[in-house]
Amino acid sequence: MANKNQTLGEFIIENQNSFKYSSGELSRLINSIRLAAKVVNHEVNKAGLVDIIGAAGETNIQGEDQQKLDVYANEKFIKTLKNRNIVCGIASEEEDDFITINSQDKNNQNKYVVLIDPLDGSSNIDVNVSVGTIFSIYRRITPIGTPVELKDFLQEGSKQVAAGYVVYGTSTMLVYTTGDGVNGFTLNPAIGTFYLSHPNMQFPENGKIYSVNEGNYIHFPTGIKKYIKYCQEEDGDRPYTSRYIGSLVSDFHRNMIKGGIYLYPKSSKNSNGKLRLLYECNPIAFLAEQANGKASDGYTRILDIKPTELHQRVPFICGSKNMVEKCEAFMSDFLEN
Ligand code: AHM
Ligand code: MG
Repeated sequence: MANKNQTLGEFIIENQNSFKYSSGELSRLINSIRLAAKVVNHEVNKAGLVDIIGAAGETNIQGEDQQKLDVYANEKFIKTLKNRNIVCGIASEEEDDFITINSQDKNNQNKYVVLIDPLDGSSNIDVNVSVGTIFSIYRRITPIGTPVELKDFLQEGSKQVAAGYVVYGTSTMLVYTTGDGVNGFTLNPAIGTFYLSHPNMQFPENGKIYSVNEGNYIHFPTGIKKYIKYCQEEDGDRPYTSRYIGSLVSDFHRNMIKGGIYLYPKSSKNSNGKLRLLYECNPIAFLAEQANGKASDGYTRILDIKPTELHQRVPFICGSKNMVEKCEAFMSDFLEN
């Protein structure tokens, strides 16, 4: 039973046995993500000082090279996972190809691969708006002790064993699932500890918020245009409120708490939308379903899509169940566009 005073470390240990493949390996992996998140959080919080300590590409007064924060976050997460020798492969939105870990070491018995978007929404950093880290964990499908292969990463989202995000917002939170509900932990920055603050998070079935970049409206398919007009109509609990941060993690987090829908549809400019199936949509879709929400590309469940490449993009509609279903109904009414 969730205890609100519990730390994330205690929660991970206490829930280890409820995980069906439990060997402690997944717990150690989530602990490493927790650690890297704290390090990245520390750096993100200093972002506004960049003019004082030096911009990316420059050298600061201590003679250290400054890095862009997304590059920094990428390195921190990869290094933490590599050094602890707890995964056999990593794929990152920031890397062209996947990374194989300890392929020469016959004793590497690690069975998990991690896919990560180290700092999503990073264009928001310069203006002090929330950003996030998104992660997704699978069991490898190739034999343990051999080098990982592309197919270990190209698994349907429904095969995820865990997924989560860190939101670096007004407070920093780590929210994750191992397939048994969604729990959120808030960082107490004074002592560097995450505490369980949001046990068993659930999407309200209905919501009143829609989140979409309406600047792209003219390029959207007809079904999406009709749905947006539906959100704006005066009828019953409509018009809905429009809220778009432009930071997927933050938009999703708010919608999960308050009830809402997030849309990044395809457009006449981007036939598959913008978001990446493996690093963004699958983990967020897994969390959504675990929180009683829904995630779709407009027609198909996101978690059922068979990936064909690491950096594949996909249209993404995610949020409160009834809202996503309503949007899907508009999509199927206007199939030809
Ligand atoms: P990124 O991976 O380059 O940061 O892009 C992903 C982000 C999402 O967090 C956000 O929802 C979306 O891009 C915003 O895109 P746009 O500016 O086109 O509305
Ligand atoms: Mg991203």
